[in-house]
Amino acid sequence: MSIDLEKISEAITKGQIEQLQEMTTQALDTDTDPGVILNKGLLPGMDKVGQLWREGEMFMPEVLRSAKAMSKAMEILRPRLSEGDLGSAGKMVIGTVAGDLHDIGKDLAGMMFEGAGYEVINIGIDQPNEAFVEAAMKHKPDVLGMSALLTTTMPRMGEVINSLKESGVRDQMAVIIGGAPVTQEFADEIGADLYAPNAGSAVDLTKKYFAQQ
Ligand code: B1M
Repeated sequence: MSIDLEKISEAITKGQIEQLQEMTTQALDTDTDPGVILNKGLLPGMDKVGQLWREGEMFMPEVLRSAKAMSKAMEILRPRLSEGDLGSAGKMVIGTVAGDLHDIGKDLAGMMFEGAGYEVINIGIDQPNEAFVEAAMKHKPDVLGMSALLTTTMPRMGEVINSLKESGVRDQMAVIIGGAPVTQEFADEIGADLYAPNAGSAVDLTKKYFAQQ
């Protein structure tokens, strides 16, 4: 029995976690190539989620459910994917800056990048500046993402960028920042490459940024 990849995409947009897990398992059982399941089923589904969200056709709880469906399917698929199938879009390190415990927006942004095919290393909340620099040096990401929800923790973002410069790795990655109090003006001020007002636009802005490089 062959698996309809469009149904897999649809299950993502509808946030049908159990059905998606079943279909992903079935697809693997029927020898569908794991890379095909990812690239022709799961990723187009998440692309659609991003699009519907930007257009105001989907709301936060639905997006979170779709993102959860995606990550549950990835748990099944990941062990069967080859190196070439995974992380083809690039690598990202993401975290919330020191003193800041807010993680919902950061996780959502991470999930959107994962959904777009990025290998995402989520270093968590309340991360000291050095943790970002160490992760950047260790994982050599294409994109370093920082989230801050408090006006008092926003300055940590600029400090991390300065530390990246001092460590000589700043130019090796794009830095994207986001969070409710963060603005484009602030991003320009601290020398971030990108500011994303929401998690959905973060992926698009990053894709455009790299297309222009
Ligand atoms: Co806090 N909190 N909080 N809080 N909290 C805010 C942020 C606040 C605006 C509420 C208010 O007063 N109206 C206010 C900040 C004021 C300010 O500085 N401007 C505030 C405060 C003051 C505090 C405490 C100091 C309260 C206290 O203890 N007195 C305290 C601080 C703790 C700390 O961090 N050290 C605190 C604590 C908490 C909880 C722990 C209770 C909880 C966090 C739970 C958690 O994250 N697991 C919490 C919550 C839930 C909020 C609100 C209500 C909701 C935040 C949220 O998750 N929104 C928030 C009020 C609000 O924003 N309406 C508030 C949903 C989420 C999807 O949106 O995170 O903005 P957001 O992410 C968006 C975009 O910003 C963007 O994409 C996301 C979606 O599109 N984005 C990125 C975010 N990161 C990105 C990264 C990117 C790209 C896009 O690339 C890297």
